[in-house]
Amino acid sequence: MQPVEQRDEVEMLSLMLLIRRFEERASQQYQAQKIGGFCHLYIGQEAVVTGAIAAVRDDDYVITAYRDHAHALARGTSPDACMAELFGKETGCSRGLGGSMHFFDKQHHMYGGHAIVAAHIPLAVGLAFAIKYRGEDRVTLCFFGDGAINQGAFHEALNLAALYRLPIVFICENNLFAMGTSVQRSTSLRQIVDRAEGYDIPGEIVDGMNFREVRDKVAEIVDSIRKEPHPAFLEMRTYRYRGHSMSDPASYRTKQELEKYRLDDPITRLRAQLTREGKLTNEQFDLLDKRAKETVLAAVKFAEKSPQPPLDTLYDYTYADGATEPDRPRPVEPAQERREVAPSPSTNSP
Ligand SMILES: Cc1ncc(C[n+]2csc(CCOP(=O)(O)OP(=O)(O)O)c2C)c(N)n1
Repeated sequence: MQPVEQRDEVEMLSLMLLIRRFEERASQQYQAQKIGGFCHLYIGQEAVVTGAIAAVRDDDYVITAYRDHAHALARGTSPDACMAELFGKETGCSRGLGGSMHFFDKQHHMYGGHAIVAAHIPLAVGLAFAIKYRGEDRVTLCFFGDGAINQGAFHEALNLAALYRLPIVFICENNLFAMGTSVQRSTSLRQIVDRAEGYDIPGEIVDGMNFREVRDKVAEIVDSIRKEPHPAFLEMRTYRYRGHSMSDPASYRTKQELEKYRLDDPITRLRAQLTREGKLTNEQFDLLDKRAKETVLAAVKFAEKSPQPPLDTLYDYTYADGATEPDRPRPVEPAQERREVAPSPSTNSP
């Protein structure tokens, strides 16, 4: 496993480029009707996920909502498996049955891809509970949008995480809009991070367009969580360049607003930082970009060639079905390592 400090910034820039080019190509393939269903693009927000992933270990847990392509790619899911999932093919990371909103990759500890706003936040708390219960030093990164913070599930989850002091970083990707509703019209607070204060969870605002700021803040928090488990909250100020989904013309915002954020583009910014410091030349950048485009084109070819899921699997994985996996071993109870996670009843009785 690669230690955090060795994650090369040029490599992370290359990851951002891969994410950007993947989504541009996905948008084109959607318009060509090769991709069906919903498709939400992350373009503009790349520094958040790459910065956060650069700050954690490969065995830490990641979970997010439906704007999830970048999270899977950043976690290490292959572009082929991601594109095939968009195409609904059997070789996709969710066997072609999940589509754009339900990327999943257990091997890389990417636990979705969830379509219902805020519904994954309690699941994230469950992942963090499991970490503490087993006495591990992993951390859960739970990403969600500004639209999630007024949902009941969000509040219940934050309360439990704080009460049990669970190792989790709640990462709110505040891109200013939940579909067409601006955050000022939906949220009573002036800053989202203040939601965390209500649960006694430390929180900070981060410039989500700046890869380095995201990485350093997440690294600092994760370091403190590994020493002594606790929840933390980060409000990442970011912006999505495209509409909410492929079918949204985004007429609720002005061109000038979009242009203002484009000037602060996370890829351009990291590129400029690295160039100024003599760590990247224009030729090297062009090569990285060329490689990203080639990888994505190869992923499209892979997806096109891949088979559809067999028709008889149509109803598989919809409900738990013991009959399909009769000999599946039950997970071993970690009795030896069981930790007292819940606070003692005597201190918390009503
Ligand atoms: C419980 C629930 N209510 C409504 C919806 C419809 N819906 C889909 S996306 C969305 C907006 C969420 O915005 P945000 O959480 O800010 O995430 P972003 O799209 O900005 O990434 C809504 C209301 C849903 N999926 N789930």
